[in-house]
Amino acid sequence: MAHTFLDILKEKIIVVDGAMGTSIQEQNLTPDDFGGERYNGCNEYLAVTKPSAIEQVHAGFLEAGCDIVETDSFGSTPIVLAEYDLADRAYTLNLEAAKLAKRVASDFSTPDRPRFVAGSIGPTTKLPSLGHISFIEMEEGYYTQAKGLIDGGADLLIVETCQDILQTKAALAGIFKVLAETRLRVPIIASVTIETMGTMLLGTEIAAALMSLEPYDIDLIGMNCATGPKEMSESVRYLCANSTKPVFVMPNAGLPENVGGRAHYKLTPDEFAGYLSHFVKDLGVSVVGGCCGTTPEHLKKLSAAVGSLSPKERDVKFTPGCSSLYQCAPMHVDPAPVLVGERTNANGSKQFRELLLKGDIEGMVAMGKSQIREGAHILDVCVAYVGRDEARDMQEVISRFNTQMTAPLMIDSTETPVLEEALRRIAGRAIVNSINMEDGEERLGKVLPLCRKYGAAVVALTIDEQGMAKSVARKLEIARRIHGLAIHKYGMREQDLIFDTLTFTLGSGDEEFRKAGIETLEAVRAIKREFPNVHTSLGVSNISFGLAPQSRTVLNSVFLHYAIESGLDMAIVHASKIVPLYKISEEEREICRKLIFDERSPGYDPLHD
Ligand code: THG
Repeated sequence: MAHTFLDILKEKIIVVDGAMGTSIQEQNLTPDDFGGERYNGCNEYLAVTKPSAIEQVHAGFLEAGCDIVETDSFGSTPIVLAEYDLADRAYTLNLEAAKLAKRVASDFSTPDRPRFVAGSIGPTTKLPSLGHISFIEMEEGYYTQAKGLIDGGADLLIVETCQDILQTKAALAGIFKVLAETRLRVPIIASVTIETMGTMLLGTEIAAALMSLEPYDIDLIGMNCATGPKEMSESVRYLCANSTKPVFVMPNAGLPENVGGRAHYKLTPDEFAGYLSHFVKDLGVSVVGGCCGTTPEHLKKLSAAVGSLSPKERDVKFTPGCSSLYQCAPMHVDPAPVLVGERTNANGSKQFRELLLKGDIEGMVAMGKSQIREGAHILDVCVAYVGRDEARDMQEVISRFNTQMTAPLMIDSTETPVLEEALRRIAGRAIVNSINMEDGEERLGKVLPLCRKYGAAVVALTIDEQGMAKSVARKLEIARRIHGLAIHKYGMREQDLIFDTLTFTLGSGDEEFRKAGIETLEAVRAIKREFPNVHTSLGVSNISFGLAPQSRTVLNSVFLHYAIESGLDMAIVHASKIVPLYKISEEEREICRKLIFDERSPGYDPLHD
């Protein structure tokens, strides 16, 4: 007989309780119940000032047949409690809320029918993507909250009503810190809020939210609040078709309507249960519950309708990718490649460098946007410049890019602290550019834990202690080494790795580098053959350094063509300067081909043509 939440999750539909907030309102409590005027309306304080009020809510939902009750801790981070001068009580309030819920749940638990307590973790009142609060402060607040809930005996945690994915990431960072310290593992549900317009408050599409959260070691992904089940249908359908993790749904009892100055929710228990039965039976939702306006009566109907069903098998197609605050970009497109804009790079563009030196952030934003207009799917961002504070520049540029760019970001820096400053400011799923084995495992040891903490993918360069690999065999050897360590030691997944087999320029004419193009292309092919689930990328413009601008455009485009034939997924390029092959004359194409494949003949060198 299964007893843990995760065991039961595989066997039957799990029903979470209904509204805490609106149920408390029904009790018409007085300021005294809240501990005085100063605390009036602080529902979370009731866990210590009037525990009987909260017990009554929990008992009502358990009687209605719910498997899980949520603790009265939605706003119990120091961040929210500070509004009531209760910040320093955060740990205690979470602890007491969990203990209280556990007591009531155990009154109803039987060996055959265990009841669980979910620690409720709300969004706070601040949006880190809009600069209301720093990631670090949020992470610390959530750490305190999660610690109190876990110490108080919560069986699982629900990070709910997320409005800004950066909030969710901060909550997960705080939670995983507690779990690492206590060596515990509790199931985690991450649940976002999709507004009536069909995106999260800041404009995040459900697909982008899923992309950003999917890399985390969480157990369910879902949505709650803002609307009723009907308005959620399309997003729920998307999650059920695309999430590799079980899906959670907890709608309001319909869209709130203003009746006499109070929010009124008009879905009847039967209507509510009807919609959710459809989600469970037809779409494959695994855990359901009720948010604002849902009463024990709603939950009674719901649990009668779905509580004994088994989860439906889902046919999931997950496409690996990355995301911005708004949208996703897959790691592979057909036809290839995914274009990564190279110009938002202080080393790669004089214009960007000069804007950086002038502190012209608007100009840098404009360059990012123009790259997206020119066709870039992702932006490579590098602000390294000798003598400047790279961490500060990265903070400023990324804070702006996070909200201004519809394309996901690839963070290009050799400095680990700079990477982390960037990752703390990106709501979407970023790509870290890059790791290598130049100093053995050192860089992997620093950077991959960051990728795990923030859910990022990573570019891995074929460089080791002996330098940048030149031959196919050496490139493959380094890729194997990184692959083994990244996956078996650092917990990355194959789809999180993007191998870059790097090329030297063919423009120098040096005998040593004549085969650089072929070796790079063959290495792409070899890596894709050996590891079909990893991705590959190349900084294409490197192939032509030192040549005249017009020749560079042509050589870059022809090289990219062959790279795609070799299985390349992504290319860092100046998107508007990549021309399709048919627009290049037969003669120029031939010269480039001979240069790339080193087809010289006596008296003929394509480099000099
Ligand atoms: N692999 C990975 N990351 C990378 C590279 C790579 N990042 C940096 C670089 N290589 C890719 N980006 C560029 C950007 C610009 C140029 C080349 C590669 C370039 N710029 C013009 C030049 O230097 O002549 C300048 C243009 C201008 O000033 O406007 O060629 O390989 N993972």
